[in-house]
Amino acid sequence: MPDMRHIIHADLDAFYAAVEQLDNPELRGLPVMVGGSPQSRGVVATASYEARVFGVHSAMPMATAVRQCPRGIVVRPRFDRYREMSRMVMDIFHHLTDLVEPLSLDEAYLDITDQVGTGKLPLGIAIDLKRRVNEETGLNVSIGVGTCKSVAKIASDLEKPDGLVVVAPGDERDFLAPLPVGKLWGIGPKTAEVLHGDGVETIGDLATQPDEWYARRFGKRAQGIKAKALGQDDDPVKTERNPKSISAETTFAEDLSNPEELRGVLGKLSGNVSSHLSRKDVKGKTVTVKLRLADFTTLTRQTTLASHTNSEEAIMETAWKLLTREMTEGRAFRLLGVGMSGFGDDLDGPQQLVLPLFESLSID
Ligand code: DCP
Ligand code: MG
Repeated sequence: MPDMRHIIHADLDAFYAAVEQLDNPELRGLPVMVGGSPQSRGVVATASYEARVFGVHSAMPMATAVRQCPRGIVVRPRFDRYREMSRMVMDIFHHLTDLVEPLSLDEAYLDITDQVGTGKLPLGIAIDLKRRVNEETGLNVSIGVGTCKSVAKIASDLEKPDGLVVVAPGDERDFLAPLPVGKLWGIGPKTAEVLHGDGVETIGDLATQPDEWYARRFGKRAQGIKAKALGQDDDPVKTERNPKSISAETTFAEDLSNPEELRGVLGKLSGNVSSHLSRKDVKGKTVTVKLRLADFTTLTRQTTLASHTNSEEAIMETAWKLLTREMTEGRAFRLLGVGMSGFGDDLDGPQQLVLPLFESLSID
């Protein structure tokens, strides 16, 4: 198989909490819960594995977390520091290969096909990478390796923390078969529920459905989903050289509902995106806002303008329109993002827009 690829998915363990434990040695070995204050309806961004034993997890109200884990130490997030650590880790990834696709601050795909081609084993490359990240940053990264992105991503999560799972070429389907469908990239909780209704519980069940069923359930996405269920998706690792979108986003320590504050944040994000577009000398047509609600539902809303632009004002006003439509009574936001896509003649830009979960500026 000449076109076989080797792909790593790397994801840091308990990222924010791990950075706090690294910088504050007195926190090591203790249950640490990073997030907003329990008094002001803050939520948990992440918890150290010591706290997870008590059932504490991301997106849980901090007040609940404190109740479940009274000895837990609540730490306010320090996003600048996390960004800095993220850059260090991404630099290490880039040392191994140019083909790095960051998905968020603590997560990336790496295409290591060329490295394997020079005689190295995927397992050896993964072990080296884990060691380098740990020696140079003090953080632990879990790694999954496979012949496609969806397999690598699922593999990296399987033995967390400090996990390393290599799925050998040819084993993809057997590896995926027993896992719940919800683990598959693109199958959210709602879709999973619908699939359960059809008796599809595992990825193996999904892989054996007839094509008519796929077409009915997934329409245009049918082929892509089936390929993923078989562990054969051919999605490339998208590097930053030809970005399809440029976006900026920020997470708040406490949920925000005040329109003026939201508008202020939107202005900053729009300015960020606009200056990045100018630097890259590109103009976009499609403005996207990404919103995360207090309950962690994530929404994206987008609109396509009549002409290409990189103007801060145009981006800002379009984003504001999209946001105000979502600002219903009692709704508070945990994350706000602004993105621009549809560059130049790139007609398929908008459809392929993926806004990564990034703390600051990101290029996809
Ligand atoms: N994050 C957040 N809100 C969420 C999920 C994550 O603010 N709902 C932040 C905090 C995490 C970081 O993003 O540290 C990375 O997210 P992960 O999902 O990778 O979670 P962790 O790295 O914390 O833990 P894991 O070991 O499960 O990867
Ligand atoms: Mg992580």
